[in-house]
Amino acid sequence: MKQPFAKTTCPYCGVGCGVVAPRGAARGARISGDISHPVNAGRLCSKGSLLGETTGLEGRLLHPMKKGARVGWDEALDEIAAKFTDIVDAHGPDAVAFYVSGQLLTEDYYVANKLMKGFIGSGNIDTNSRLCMSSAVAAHKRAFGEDVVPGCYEDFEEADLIVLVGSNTAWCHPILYQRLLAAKTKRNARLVVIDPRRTATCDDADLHLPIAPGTDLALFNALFCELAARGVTDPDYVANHTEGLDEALSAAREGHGSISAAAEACGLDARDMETFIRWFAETERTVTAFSQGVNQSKTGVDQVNAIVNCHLLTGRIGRPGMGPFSITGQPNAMGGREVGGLANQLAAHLDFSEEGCATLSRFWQTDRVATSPGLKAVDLFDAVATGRVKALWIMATNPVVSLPNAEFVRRALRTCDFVVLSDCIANTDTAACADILLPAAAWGEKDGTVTNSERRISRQRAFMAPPGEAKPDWWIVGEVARRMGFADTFPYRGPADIFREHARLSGFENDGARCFDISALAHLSDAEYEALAPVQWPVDTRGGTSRLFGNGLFPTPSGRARFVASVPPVPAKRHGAFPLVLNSGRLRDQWHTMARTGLSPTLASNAPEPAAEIHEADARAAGIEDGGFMRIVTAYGSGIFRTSVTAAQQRGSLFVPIHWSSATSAMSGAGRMVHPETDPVSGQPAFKHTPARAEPVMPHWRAFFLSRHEITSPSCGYWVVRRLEGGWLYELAGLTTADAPPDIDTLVQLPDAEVERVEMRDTARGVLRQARVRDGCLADCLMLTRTGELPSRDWLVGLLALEALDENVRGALLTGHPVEGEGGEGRIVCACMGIRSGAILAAIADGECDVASIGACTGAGTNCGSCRSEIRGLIERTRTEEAA
Ligand SMILES: Nc1nc2c(c(=O)[nH]1)N[C@H]1C(S)=C(S)[C@@H](COP(=O)(O)OP(=O)(O)OC[C@H]3O[C@@H](n4cnc5c(=O)[nH]c(N)nc54)[C@H](O)[C@@H]3O)O[C@H]1N2
Ligand SMILES: Nc1nc2c(c(=O)[nH]1)N[C@H]1C(S)=C(S)[C@@H](COP(=O)(O)OP(=O)(O)OC[C@H]3O[C@@H](n4cnc5c(=O)[nH]c(N)nc54)[C@H](O)[C@@H]3O)O[C@H]1N2
Ligand code: SF4
Ligand SMILES: [Mo]
Repeated sequence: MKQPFAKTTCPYCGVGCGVVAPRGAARGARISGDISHPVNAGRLCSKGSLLGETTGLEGRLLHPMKKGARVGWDEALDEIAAKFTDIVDAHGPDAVAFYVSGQLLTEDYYVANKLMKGFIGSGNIDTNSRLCMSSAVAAHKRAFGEDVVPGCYEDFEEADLIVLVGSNTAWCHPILYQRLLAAKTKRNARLVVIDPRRTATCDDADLHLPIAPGTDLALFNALFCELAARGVTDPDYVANHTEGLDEALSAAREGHGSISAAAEACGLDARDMETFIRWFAETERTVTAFSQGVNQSKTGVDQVNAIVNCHLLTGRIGRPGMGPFSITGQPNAMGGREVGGLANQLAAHLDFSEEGCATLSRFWQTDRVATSPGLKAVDLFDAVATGRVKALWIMATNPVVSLPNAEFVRRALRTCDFVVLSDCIANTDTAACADILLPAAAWGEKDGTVTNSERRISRQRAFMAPPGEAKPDWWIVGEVARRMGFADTFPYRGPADIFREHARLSGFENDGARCFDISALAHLSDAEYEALAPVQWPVDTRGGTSRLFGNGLFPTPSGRARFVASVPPVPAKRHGAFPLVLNSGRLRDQWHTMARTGLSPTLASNAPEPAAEIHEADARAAGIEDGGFMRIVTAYGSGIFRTSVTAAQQRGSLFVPIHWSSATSAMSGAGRMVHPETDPVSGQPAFKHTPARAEPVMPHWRAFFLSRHEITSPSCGYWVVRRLEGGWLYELAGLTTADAPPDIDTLVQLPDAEVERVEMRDTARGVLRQARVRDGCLADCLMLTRTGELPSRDWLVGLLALEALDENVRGALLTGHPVEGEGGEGRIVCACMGIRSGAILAAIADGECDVASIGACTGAGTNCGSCRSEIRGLIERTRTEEAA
């Protein structure tokens, strides 16, 4: 019998926390942490805690659609099968492609990869993990012979030094970060953060190295040389288990003179650099964990290898509390790599070697296995643009937003003969370019497995029925395979069948050659698969494996790990027209293009508008003001953002969040400005380092529109929308004289007979305040100004919840000021507990003076802890204000 609760896995980050969800409850039911899950032991971060706010049906794609009209599944699937077959017949298998995602489940992914590489016969299936993990994958293969993360999360708790490189762990992997912090305090371990920005992760760091963008290779090569020079090596380990040290050292030495020269190259203080080297040298138990600041770089692969080199030299790998550790991004980034989702690898960690292809042909009983790698993401979309790829099927990703040079990607898709998109929601930027939309079952509606950063395979389990005609991805792909004539080899009745085949393949003709082996799970019954407990691969009859390579044996031909030589490139001259470096990344409470997190009013309120961050000196030089608007221009495109002038940003750098798209803003997508330059080995885009410039933008008017109705794209140069409890909030600005100031009736038409209007128009001062009241409640309001301040959004948002507006409030709508005693409560600081800045400021005013006591009296910061740095900021700000 099914339990009333389903244990499943969070669909967001690669930490892979276990969650518990009620079965059969109404959509929107609260989701909690799974106490029995080894990753999180019941804890969840803000995004995980608020999953319940994102499981409604708003925006869902419920039926197959063809060019905007509803069609039946049969018609859609037949057409896809026929189109792909015709194009392959006429132009060969490489004229078609799949572009998939680390948000698919392993079973979905396995079937998609099998169809493309095993039966259509092309290598052209690539994944958004190309944008995310491919540099780490390539470096693992170079160093270890296979894409393997040697360590586990416990290593973060057992280390005496943790080095976080290019990782904003506090925001992007909050539960792993909380585990690390708790243990750090207990062990008195040190934390070093290497990031050009001062992020929330730096708050607890013993040392922050604000490295110059793109210079991590120089830093780690310097560390490598210094460790060797100071005799901090493990000669036995190096002699018995590695190869290539001499070449690697001499290459590193070529680029390394002294500490002070290296510090200068990295833009660091030489004393800080020396401290870092000393701490690394003296601490046996060191974990170096890295993420997109390292991977998303033109030297991403070399950088990862430079980190690995330091661990091999000191023999600090595969033992408790030490090792290089690639933190994965998406919930199934790792699972996708296991099934060969990247264009340059085959399933089950097999390569495109003659034996690899032959093994796969025997296993799948096919003579069509692709014999050479397919196109990597950026090249794939280039091939779409030139017409080499004529049909493309995109699953579970939004490339028109997330690829570099995003407007080019949009145009490429528009010119493509045939674009299919499988997604859960209807209105994405990519959906607007697709010929056929297929409704996919979403998280909570589908079954399968995901693998987290520490190689832990966890089940995702359904606890709701898919809405409308939505279907799981494995089913959709299998149906197309069947219609393309491959019914016999795609006979799956459910994800358990697929998982068993995948597990069997991992052990097929393996004989210990590949670490990825879960063949011990190949014989699970359906019931055992249903009950599968989280387990780390490789799995044998005794169970999972938490650490690899402790025995010094590596899956290379010689059995030895490889040092990899690299010389840092000469830094590119900053171009006159583009003197700044544009960095981009994540915010605490949003997930990628906001398909899910954007639905949660609580999550949306922490960072309501996309702000571009800039250092004060750069802002001053460009005439840009804090809180105003700026245009960021690159050689590929431009974007418009609200400005945040902050000391967290280093001089010469800009930072923008990646979450906004054309569905949620006019021009605040990051991808439209990002250059399409990639690492030459991995093909991973250098998202963090686009040459750019920033210019002030002086709006002719600014406004916001608060409404119970969603509107289609407002017609002005700047707009951004965010979801509220019971409505939407649109920030608007007119950037040119062509942007006429809106009037409430041009935004939404409401029947005159039903509404009562409140209006204040001061043409001389350029102020307009309009509100409409329907059934006694606020229906909507528009607040506009040419030069002055706008009223408090939080106050007006609060009015949406009122069941009746009295005369005082109506009057206040006209003045734009809340009536006495009815101020706004501020924005959400602690998303988990729903605590706003107002409550925290009140506690500070009452004399609470540290994060812990504020937590004790308000609850803020007591769950996942990722808002503690913000609370600390409020305390500090209050103190500074009091002192002034
Ligand atoms: N809240 C939230 N969490 C997420 C996600 C999300 O969308 N939202 N997405 C998930 C996914 S898919 C991923 S890939 C991960 C990403 O997780 P992270 O990699 O931690 O996140 P990012 O913000 O992309 O970038 C990390 C940091 O790299 C820094 N950086 C930029 N250039 C350099 C450089 O040259 N050197 C160094 N050392 N650092 C640099 C940036 O300033 C940034 O602070 O997060 C996962 N978790
Ligand atoms: N400028 C800049 N760009 C970046 C990055 C950066 O740091 N800077 N980071 C890059 C990285 S690391 C990543 S991972 C990407 C992420 O970028 P994307 O993958 O484009 O982002 P998402 O919004 O997660 O898109 C996932 C889509 O899949 C849908 N979906 C969710 N679950 C399912 C499912 O089960 N089945 C199907 N069929 N669809 C589903 C969602 O509705 C959503 O539309 O962005 C990359 N782009
Ligand atoms: S850390 Fe947060 S987003 Fe990541 S898996 Fe855990 S609950 Fe989900
Ligand atoms: Mo990612």
